[in-house]
Amino acid sequence: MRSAPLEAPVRVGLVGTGYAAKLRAETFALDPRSQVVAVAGHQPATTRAFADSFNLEPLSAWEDLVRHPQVDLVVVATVNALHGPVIQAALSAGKHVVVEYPLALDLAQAYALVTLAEQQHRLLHVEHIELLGGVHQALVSHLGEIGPVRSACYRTVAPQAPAPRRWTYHRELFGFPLLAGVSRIHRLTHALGPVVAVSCQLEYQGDQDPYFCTCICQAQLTFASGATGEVFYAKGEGVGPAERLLEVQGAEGRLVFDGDEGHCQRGENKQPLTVSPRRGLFAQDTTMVLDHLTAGTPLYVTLAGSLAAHRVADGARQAASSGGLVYL
Ligand code: NAP
Ligand code: BLA
Repeated sequence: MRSAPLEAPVRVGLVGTGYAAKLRAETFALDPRSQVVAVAGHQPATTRAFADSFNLEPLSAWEDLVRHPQVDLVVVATVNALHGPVIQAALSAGKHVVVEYPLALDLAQAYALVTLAEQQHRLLHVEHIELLGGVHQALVSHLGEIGPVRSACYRTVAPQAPAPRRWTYHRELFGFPLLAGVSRIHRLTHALGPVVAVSCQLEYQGDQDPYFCTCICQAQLTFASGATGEVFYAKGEGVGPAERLLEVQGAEGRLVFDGDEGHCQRGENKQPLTVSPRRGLFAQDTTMVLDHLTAGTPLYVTLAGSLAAHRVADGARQAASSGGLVYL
């Protein structure tokens, strides 16, 4: 979203005190172009400890942070169910916004937030660190070597036993799994283009509603190009072994990434691919946001791209509940 350059230091307010918030705070603290002013958390003791370690003002309510007179930029790094409401309030108060994906759990709200950011002339940036990672960079740079793409498959399996009673195992706070984990779909739409139809199956296990202990979600995509895609996402108890596998089959060869090991197969020829390590992705995103806000340089991801992946995820949600095929 276009906005007039800000004068450094950009004054930042954080919503959230977890893994993503900590990496953001560390990068902002090291960059002279930014200064984190305040943090709004969930549990008071965690909020206080986070505020103490970065020397910030602790706030118990995000409603106060988004209206804080000394804050220019709100970074939303809290549970998914709060993203939409927090962003709506922050943009309405005239703040710039960075949100860790997903933008919002509701598709109509996601569109409304994009419109609101345009009306307010404020930045709305959805972090998509998956695009900055080594696997995606290698995928994009070698895609031209396998001819027209026929099919793609991306599987992530994260066993965890016992499954924790935390927000990532809570149906409402986490949201539909392929939206909460929209990076899975976004990798494919970013590399292979638009999706025209989707079907999906979703299974939760566990009787501690709203918490689940196992989630298995798989979607079948048809791309506008005619290629097909499969996304498989499983986590929790009784799934495994752990897996992160991306395969793209073209008419003349295949790219395979198993964890951080990649290769390109063309006939008998199997060539290893260099995949740069996954470190520092939140820091890269943060630096690009500061470049953008202070010097107007472009970001690495567009709201249109983010919304396109969101639309596919929402189609998958509808398909999982109806059992049918959803055309987009
Ligand atoms: P996290 O480490 O679990 O932190 C979650 C934050 O939300 C903590 O501040 C926690 O506070 C708070 N919280 C927990 N339950 C809450 C509730 N019921 N109501 C309000 N706040 C609650 O999570 P994270 O990994 O940083 O994820 C934050 C966001 O970043 C999520 O939207 C996630 O999808 C996104 N994201 C994360 C990554 C990653 O690598 N971790 C990558 C991409 C996107 P307490 O601890 O005080 O409860
Ligand atoms: C993505 N990681 C995510 C997301 C959550 C977590 C909620 C967004 C939803 C999703 O895409 O699934 C949470 N990840 C965790 C937790 C651990 C974890 C609690 O690995 C516990 C170990 N993120 C981390 C850590 C790393 C990490 C510790 O919290 C790496 C050491 C990396 N998480 C990471 C990356 C993504 C992600 C690179 C983007 C997903 C992608 O590349 O597609």
